[in-house]
Order: sequence, then structure tokens, then C-alpha cells
Amino acid sequence: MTKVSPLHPRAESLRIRERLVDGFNAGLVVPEGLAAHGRGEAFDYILGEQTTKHARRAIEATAAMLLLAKHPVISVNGNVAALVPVDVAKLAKAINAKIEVNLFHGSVKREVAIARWLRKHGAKEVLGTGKKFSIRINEIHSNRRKVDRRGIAAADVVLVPLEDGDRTEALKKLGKRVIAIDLNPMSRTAQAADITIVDNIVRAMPLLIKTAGRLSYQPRARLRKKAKNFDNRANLRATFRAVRERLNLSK
Ligand code: PTJ
Repeated sequence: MTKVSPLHPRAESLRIRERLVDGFNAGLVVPEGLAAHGRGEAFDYILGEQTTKHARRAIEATAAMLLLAKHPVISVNGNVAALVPVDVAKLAKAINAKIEVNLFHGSVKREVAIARWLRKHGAKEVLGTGKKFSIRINEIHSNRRKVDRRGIAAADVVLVPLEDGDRTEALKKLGKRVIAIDLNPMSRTAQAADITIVDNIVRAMPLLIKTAGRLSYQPRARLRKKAKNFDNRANLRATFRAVRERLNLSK
């Protein structure tokens, strides 16, 4: 690992990159994951590398929806495991959710490595490895169709960070609520999800954990109102407006 000087003007961004590269070298992340991160970085740069008020609103609604869920599941891929393993474990604990490894580029070896890595960082139980509990969701047209019957298959709410396309639509067709974390507000996932947090996962997850902790003391009726009143389309439109304003300012 290259040592990043704290004095470097882009130290934080470089440190996040290093986490991905370390994850790649450890067999958690696929090469495509490095490219996906680059796309995320570009959007983050445009967003000013900060959590917008629209992302905060989405995080608030997410915490409410996850706390209300009967069977919430956090879906984890290689990039998510490399970037925020401790936060995944903490969030699962805060909202009493299952953690499931679900990969686009399927590999049993990587499933096992990711599950081990998550356990090493505090996760109690990690689903999605091996064949014993695995079933197929026909509506999904990628390796992601392989899900755990104790996890995503039975979930009412699924958190899908850094998603890649048709799965959100398929999960919605199956009657599940889907929450995305995606820096690209134009992605199909961002557009199809019930709630989209347009933010870098490294900033969104700690905020989500904190918000879930705070909201866990609120009455369920108030949480229901928060989740119900959230309008994802309107929030995405507001995000686009914020991006446009930033681009105009940089002229
Ligand atoms: O580990 P696997 O096999 O499941 O594969 C994981 C990747 C990420 C390679 C796979 O899901 C993929 O190809 O994803 P995409 O289609 O590149 O989409 C990833 C989305 O995540 C893009 O819209 C990126 O802008 C976004 N993204 C990338 N890094 C971040 C991010 N969003 C939030 N935080 C990030 N750090």
C-alpha cells in the first residue's frame, strides 16, 4: 500500500482508492470494481465530495424504512466490503438486519473471502455463501439471481449499495422495497429504487448508522410518516438541480 501524505490536497480521495486497491489485492474486489469506483469518483467530484441536503433527506427516510422493516437485508458486493466493512456490521446491528453477499461477477472463492472479511470486521452472521440455502430469482438476469432463502429471498426491504442495473427493478417486481446508495443519480438503479441516497458510501454509511440510532427512539407512527412522505423522484430532481447549479458556478 502506498503511503498517502495527509498534506496531499486529495488525501482522502487517495486513501479511499487505496482501500479499493487493497481489496482488489486481497481478492475481494474484481477489476471491474476499480472501474466502477472511478465512475463513482467522477460523480462525487461533481457533487463537491460532500453529503448534500438531499442525500441527508434520503438517509433519514432510509433509516425510518429500515427500522420499520420486518426482514431488512443489506446486500454486499466486493466494493462495499472493501470500502465499509465495519459500517456494514454496525448498521446490521443497529437495525437488526441480515447481511448477504451478492455478487454480479459470481465466484464462490470471493463470496467466502468477503464473508470472512466482514466477520473479521464485526459481522455476526453473513449469508449468501455456499449452496445449502441458495435459490434462484428468475426475474434477475445476472449472477445476482442467486440469493439466500434466509436473506434477500425473504426480505421485505433490501439495501443495495453500488448496484449495477436490473436487480432493483426485479426486486421491486417481487414486492420488495429497495434502497440504493449510488453516486450516479441517473443510473437505472437510482431511478427505480424507492429511496436513492446519492452520496459516497464512505460518507453515507456512518450517517445512516447515526440516524438509525437517533430514530430508533421515535414512535413507529412517526417513522411511517417519514418513510411515506419521502418522494424519491422529487429528491432526485432536486439533486439534479444542485448539480446544475454547481456546474454553472464553475463557469
Ligand atoms: O463485486 P461484484 O462482482 O458484485 O461487482 C461490483 C461492481 C461495482 C463491479 C458491479 O456492481 C458493477 O459493475 O457496478 P456498476 O454497474 O459499475 O455500478 C456501480 C454504481 O456505483 C455506479 O453507478 C457508480 O457511480 C456507483 N459508485 C461507485 N463507487 C461508489 C458509488 N456509489 C457510492 N459510493 C461509491 N464509493
